[in-house]
Amino acid sequence: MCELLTTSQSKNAETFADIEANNCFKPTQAFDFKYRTIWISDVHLGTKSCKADLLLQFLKTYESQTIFLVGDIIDFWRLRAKPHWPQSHNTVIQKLLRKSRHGVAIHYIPGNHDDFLRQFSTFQMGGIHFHLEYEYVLANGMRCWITHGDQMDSLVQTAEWLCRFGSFAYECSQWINGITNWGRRLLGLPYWSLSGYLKNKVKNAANFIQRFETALVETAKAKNFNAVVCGHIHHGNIKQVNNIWYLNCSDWCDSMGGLVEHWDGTIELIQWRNGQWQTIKRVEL
Ligand SMILES: [Mn+2]
Repeated sequence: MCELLTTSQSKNAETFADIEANNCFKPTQAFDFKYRTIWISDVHLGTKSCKADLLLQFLKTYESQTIFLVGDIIDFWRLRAKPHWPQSHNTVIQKLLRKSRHGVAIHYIPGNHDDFLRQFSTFQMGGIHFHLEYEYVLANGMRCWITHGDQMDSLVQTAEWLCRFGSFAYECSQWINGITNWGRRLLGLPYWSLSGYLKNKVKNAANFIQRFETALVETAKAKNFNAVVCGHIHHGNIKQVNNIWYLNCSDWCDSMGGLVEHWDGTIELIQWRNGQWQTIKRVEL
């Protein structure tokens, strides 16, 4: 096409320059993308808690050369039991496929809810490449290990649901507490504090998060990586532990956010807060 334009329209240099700028080579030019990399995980398409509309907005706002889907993108557990698949969930898939067609490199590293897709590792479908895990070189040259993180469950040994504990439980706790203790009184049982029980659970959740982070960082260190990107526990974070960068993508059920890498190597944790995208953490690795 460019050749044809050169012969037929070279008289009009301005027109040719415009057409060349707009049409030729555009998808493969790295700096056409504002960001170098985006990592998202735990979208849980197929569940009611998935905030697909916000994810679509995020994918429009943050355009990158490479996208990593770090597991639990499609919730096959839920699809098997009681699927919830509105149009917006289709649109997410279509949007990713469209990005792939337009030159964005998309890598999918399945998690435990989409472990069905692990059998396709090393394959690509619709331009989306599947891997069990991925070794990625960051803009600053650091070696980064990308994994969903559920492989740590056997080391961490705590139920995942503890991490998903929200403030809703606290709001309900007083009400439930009253009813529970009314029942216990009738049965002649001593007073039992639900909020005390819940606080203990939340403390366990904090312990769990820390154990998860430590387990991943230690594994990354043993594998000689400088950084690890993961998801799984629905708790976005960027921090340095034992000289290893721990980067968790957060999720699209509770905290709605992801990680973005700028061309200069800066990495940000972005989340939807108070009706806008906010930088929760920002580091220059
Ligand atoms: Mn998971």
